[in-house]
Amino acid sequence: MNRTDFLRTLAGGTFAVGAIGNQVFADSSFDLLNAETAPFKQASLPYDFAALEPYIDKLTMEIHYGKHHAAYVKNLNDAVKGTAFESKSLEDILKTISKAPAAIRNNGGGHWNHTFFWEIMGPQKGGEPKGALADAIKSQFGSFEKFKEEFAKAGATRFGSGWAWLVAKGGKLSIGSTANQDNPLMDVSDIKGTPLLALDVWEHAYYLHYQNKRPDYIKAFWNVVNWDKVAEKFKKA
Ligand code: MN3
Repeated sequence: MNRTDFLRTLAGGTFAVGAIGNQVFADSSFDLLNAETAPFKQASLPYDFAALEPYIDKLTMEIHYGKHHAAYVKNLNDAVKGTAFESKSLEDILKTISKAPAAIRNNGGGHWNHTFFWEIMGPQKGGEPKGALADAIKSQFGSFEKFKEEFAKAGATRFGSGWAWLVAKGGKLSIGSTANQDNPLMDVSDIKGTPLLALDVWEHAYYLHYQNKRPDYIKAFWNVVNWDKVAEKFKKA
């Protein structure tokens, strides 16, 4: 891990500050100060990098969380610096993203989407949703199997880079996809609503292990979905 990566990890809260030692502080006080005062921070990954194996491999998770997501956070902080966006919540920025520069749209979306994505996955998960969420899925899509088919199709047919989504809006569930780092909270999005489930279909999310076989990655994703977390989001929606 080089110094910049180390500080990004530090900003993400993976290491306790007390464990760092004086040398690093003395050497990196400027970067550290930036990381501490920057408005947007990368939360720790809620599980180990290897926790989602064999479905999502450790190296992909290390690079995805430690490089890609970390870069969105850094670039978002750089993009809002000295602007009115600096004091706004990310959700508020996303709601009126059409008024923001592209750097904030891409990196703000990137930060929000990845934070959400890590949350709705977990080790020893998968299976099927239960309770009210299971009922809502069945009534909207016919069956859990049909829902999975439609969601997989949204992910597989998104051309280039983007995300597949399950959202709730006005008591109804719907499936769709967004390009790049757009998401259903954005005023520019075709699909709008409260995100319940998301799948990153950028090549960086799967290429090391699955290469060009995006459908295989989507199939494997069902083994790591944390349905309890999705149900929690459904309850609040
Ligand atoms: Mn990604």
